[in-house]
Amino acid sequence: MMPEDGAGRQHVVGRLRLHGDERRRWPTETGREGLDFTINDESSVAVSGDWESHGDLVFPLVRRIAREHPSVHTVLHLGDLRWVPALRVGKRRLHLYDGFIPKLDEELHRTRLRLLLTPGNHDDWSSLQPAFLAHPERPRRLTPQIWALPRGLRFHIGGRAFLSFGGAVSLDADRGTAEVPTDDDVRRAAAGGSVDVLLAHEPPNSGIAAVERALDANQRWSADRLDLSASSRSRIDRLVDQVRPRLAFHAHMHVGGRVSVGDRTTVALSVIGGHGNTVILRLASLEVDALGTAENESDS
Ligand SMILES: [Mn+2]
Repeated sequence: MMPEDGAGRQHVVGRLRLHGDERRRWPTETGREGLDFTINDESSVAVSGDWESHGDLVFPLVRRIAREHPSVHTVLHLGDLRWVPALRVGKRRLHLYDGFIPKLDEELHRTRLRLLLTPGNHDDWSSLQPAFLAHPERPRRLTPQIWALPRGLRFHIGGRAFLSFGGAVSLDADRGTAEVPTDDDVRRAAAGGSVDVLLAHEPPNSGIAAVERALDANQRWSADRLDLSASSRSRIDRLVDQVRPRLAFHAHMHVGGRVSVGDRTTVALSVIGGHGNTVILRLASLEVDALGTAENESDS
C-alpha cells in the first residue's frame, strides 16, 4: 500500500505537469499574451527576498500573505527560490530539496497567488538561460503558479511600470557566467527608459548600512568573488541611473534595509526568516509596508 505522503506527493506532482497551451499561458488574467499583468485591478502586491527552499518557513509565510492581505494576488519574488527543474529518473520525476517547488506551487494554488520570479544566482541558469535566449520577450512558466521573468523584461501591474533584472554574482563559489548580468543586458534593459519599480536580485550600491556590513564581513568570500560582485553591483548602479526607478528592490545579501535619496528609495529584502523578507507594495502610492500592516491603516 502506498504511504499517505507518497500519495500526496503523487497528486502534487501530477498537478505540476504543464501541457501545450498551459505552458504558453501568460501571467495575465485571461492567460493571453500581454505585458499588463493586472488581475482585477490589483492595488497591492507582495515583494519577497531569498526563500532558499526553506519550506518550513516559506509555506506559513505564503498562507500569512493570503490571510492578512486578501486583495494581494501576486508575489514578486526577487530570486533564490532554488528553483531547479525536476530530474527524470527512468519514468519518475525527482524534485530536489524535499519537493520544495511542487509543494510551493500547491500552497500558491490553494491561496490563489501567482509568483513572478526575478531569478537569483541560486535558481537554475542552465535551464533559464536557454529559455530566456529563445524568448527574451516573455515570461517562462515554470509551474502552474510560477513564472520566471527574463532579464530586462518590462511589465505593468496596477498602472505601474516594472523592470525585472535577475541574476547576480555568487559570492561563495564560481557558478559560471550565466547568472551574471552583462553590460549588454544593462544597455538592453535601459533602452526602454524610466520605470516606477526595479526588481533585481543583485543589489546596487545604495548605501544601505546592513548591506555594506554584510559585504565588509567578507572573510568567507575570496577576493576574486568580491571583485566580480563589485563590478556586478556597479552595473546595477548604471541601470538605476538610467531607468531612474522610484523604488528599487533587491535581495541576495540576506539582510533587510532601506534608504531614500530625494524621492527615490532602495529596499533590501532579507532571507526567509530574517526581519524584512517580505513587504507589501501599494501600487497607487508606491508606499512599502511591513507584512501584516492593515490595508487602510496608513491611508491618511
Ligand atoms: Mn543570491
